[in-house]
Amino acid sequence: MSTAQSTKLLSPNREHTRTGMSKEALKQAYIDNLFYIQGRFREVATSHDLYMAAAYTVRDRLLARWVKSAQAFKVNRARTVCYLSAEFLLGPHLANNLVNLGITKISQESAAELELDFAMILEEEEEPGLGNGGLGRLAACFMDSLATQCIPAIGYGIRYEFGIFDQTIENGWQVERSDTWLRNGNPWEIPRPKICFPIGFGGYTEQYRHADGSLRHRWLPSLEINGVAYDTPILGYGVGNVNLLRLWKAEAPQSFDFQAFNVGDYYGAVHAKIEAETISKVLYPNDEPEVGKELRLKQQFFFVSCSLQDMIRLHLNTVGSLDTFANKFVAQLNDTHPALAVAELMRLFIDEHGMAWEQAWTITRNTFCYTNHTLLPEALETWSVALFERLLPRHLEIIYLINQDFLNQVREKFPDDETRVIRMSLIAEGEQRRVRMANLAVVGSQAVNGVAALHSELVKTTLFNDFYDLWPEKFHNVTNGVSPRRFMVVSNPRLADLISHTCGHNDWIRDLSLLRHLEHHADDVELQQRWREVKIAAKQDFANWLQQQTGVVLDPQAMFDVQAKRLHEYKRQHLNILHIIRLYQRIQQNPNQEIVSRAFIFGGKAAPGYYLAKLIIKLINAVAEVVNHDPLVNGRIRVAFMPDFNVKNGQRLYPAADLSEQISLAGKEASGTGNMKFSLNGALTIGTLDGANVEIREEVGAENFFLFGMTAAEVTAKQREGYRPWELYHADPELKADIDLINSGHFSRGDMVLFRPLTDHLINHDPFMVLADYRAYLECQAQVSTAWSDAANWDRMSILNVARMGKFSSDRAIVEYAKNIWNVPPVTVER
Ligand code: GL7
Repeated sequence: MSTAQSTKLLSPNREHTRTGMSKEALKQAYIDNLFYIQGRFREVATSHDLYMAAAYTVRDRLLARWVKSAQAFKVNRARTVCYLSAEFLLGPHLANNLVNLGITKISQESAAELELDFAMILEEEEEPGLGNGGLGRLAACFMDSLATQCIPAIGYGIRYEFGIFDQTIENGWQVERSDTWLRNGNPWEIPRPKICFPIGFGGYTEQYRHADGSLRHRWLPSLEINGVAYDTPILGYGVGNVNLLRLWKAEAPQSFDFQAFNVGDYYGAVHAKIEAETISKVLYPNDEPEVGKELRLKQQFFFVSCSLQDMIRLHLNTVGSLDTFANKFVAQLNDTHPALAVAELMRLFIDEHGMAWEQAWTITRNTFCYTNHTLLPEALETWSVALFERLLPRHLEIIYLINQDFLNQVREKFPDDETRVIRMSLIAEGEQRRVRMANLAVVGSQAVNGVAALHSELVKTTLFNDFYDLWPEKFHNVTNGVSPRRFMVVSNPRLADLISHTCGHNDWIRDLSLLRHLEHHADDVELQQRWREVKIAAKQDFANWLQQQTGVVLDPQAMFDVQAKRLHEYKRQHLNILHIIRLYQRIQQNPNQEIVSRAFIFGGKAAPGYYLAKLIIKLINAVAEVVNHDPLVNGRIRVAFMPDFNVKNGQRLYPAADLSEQISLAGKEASGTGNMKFSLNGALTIGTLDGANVEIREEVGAENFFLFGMTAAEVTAKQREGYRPWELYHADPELKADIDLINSGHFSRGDMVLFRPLTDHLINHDPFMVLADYRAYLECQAQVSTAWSDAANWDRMSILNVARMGKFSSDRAIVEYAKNIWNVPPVTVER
């Protein structure tokens, strides 16, 4: 290409077409992208082509801001937050980016002028499901809020080729299908083949004399693979700030192939390549994972090492010395999945960069902070020492050294307390010695936080009580939050418009505490009426979609009673089913009684290996089949299981809920974030005093929250005194009748054993005390029905709920992290 030509291509007009925000610029850019990137004319373009052209048009606009942001951060020498997370459950990008750019409306108009179906284009996007549930989605909300709050940040994670499985329901059972989200390409990411780091596994360690004369350690891995960066720009709302989400893909080093080729081992070379690439192939589909899988440890080390090497590279590029590393970066460990980072940063500092142990340890501790997301003992990660030794021999040595220093510190503060030392050690002794990742994370971090007030208290008094005795100042709470952009503006535009209209502005989207203004209007009959219309319209939309998916017809006038979250016994979807069965039996006994019409909607995936959770899905569908077709019920209660609950489908559901089921056993749900999404969309909550429910109730007012069940303290007391669920089963005739009806085969075409594993488990063990809370739950549900019958008051309560939920914005959470934990000031990038 001649210079004249290239100058022409880069002329200001053309530049404006690529980045400009006017309708004309958008339209021109869209047509250009359709032609030059997709190679299509409008007439022959598929709906996917049309979506890709839209995505590229928007991405160009992000990139312009990204470059500006990078420059601003460089000039400011800003401290940068590195959010290390094995999961980022992003959800579709397009609509969210339009909102954050502020061009939703003109994009709609542009599409109309080009005779394009805007809704269809949005619908076309495949969601990157790179996470399991709350933890991964929190990471995504935090990325949105970091950018919105102008905090320089990089999210580091894994570019899984297969994200969380797609769920279908066949014959009432969950069936998993692989999620091939990359098959049509991902327009939001930019591959960075030059940003590539070697990652070792296996081998041995040795001491050697370095060129500078010092005696050093080194690790000689037996296997090396590469991590390659893929970047996604994350734009904040209403600001110029764009942060970076950098996900790592595993690849075999090129040299591998050549070497093997030379000795004629073609098959071996291909095999090695496949083995290397396996590491970023698939997301483990367990929510609150069971531990111990070797590939998972490899994944964790892989992304942690890539990320730390990248941070060191960035720092040396600008500063030239690692002494100030912790001034430049703060790294948040999202649960223990990236906790290996503590040992890996030590290794990089000491072995690769020749730093002294003491200095390396000081910088490491000043770099990391750790968030705990669960108290469930089965989810606390430990790895066998034997596996560690085989895969990461140098890291095990470093962990032993950290442990030695640490335990000496413990002994100094608590002399003659060896049982405490044993409890706090980074190594669990026993038949099979194991590395305790949570302890490593606490010891290697300057701050540790839980994710809701109750959870953070329990972290201090139970799980990490010994550590709290040692370092009380290390422990914090940051209550979770959700992004009001995605979970209100994008998913519920009618409600967002009504709120903006009522408030007279849309500043609440940036400062959710401004929702308070709605309180003044809660009694306004006209607002109540419009509020109701918005809800009914959302319910109608959802009902249409659900009917298309499942054939189940829902009446938008019925109360939409919703429980959507991962399937887990502690979340107690089966408690909800017992209530449905109770209503069903009451109708059988007295068909003419007045009952409130309800549509019970469930959604959520079960871990593929979690048998009881899958059986609960089957039970929901079995009850649905009977109830939905029973002439005596006559449509007054409906039960539906929405398949494939993910971010995209969640966005359809949250706006449609009237009642949000948050009924976990107290003390088990660290926070919950679905509770916030439902409530922010006007649903009232029925819930236990668990996780963030406690704070939601405080905020919205006890009179606007349907509370039931034991407290966490009562749960502990009951467990201590000995819990005997079979006594409850025999003592409560209704409870007995409900469980017996399941066992009778009534919901399983006469099969009397199908649900036995579930019902026997409830009667004999009931680890999550479903039976203990059953009666209280039924009584509370009766109050819900009474409240529903006063429609105007329900609307009033719904308005008050939304008005008082401002605390649960992820913006508030990020501001708290930035001030109390990270000490990172904002850097505003001009738009
Ligand atoms: C979780 C908690 O279970 C959930 O209550 C919390 O809201 C979420 C985010 O903090 O983290 N912990 C966890 O391991 N998973 C969660 O969703 C998978």
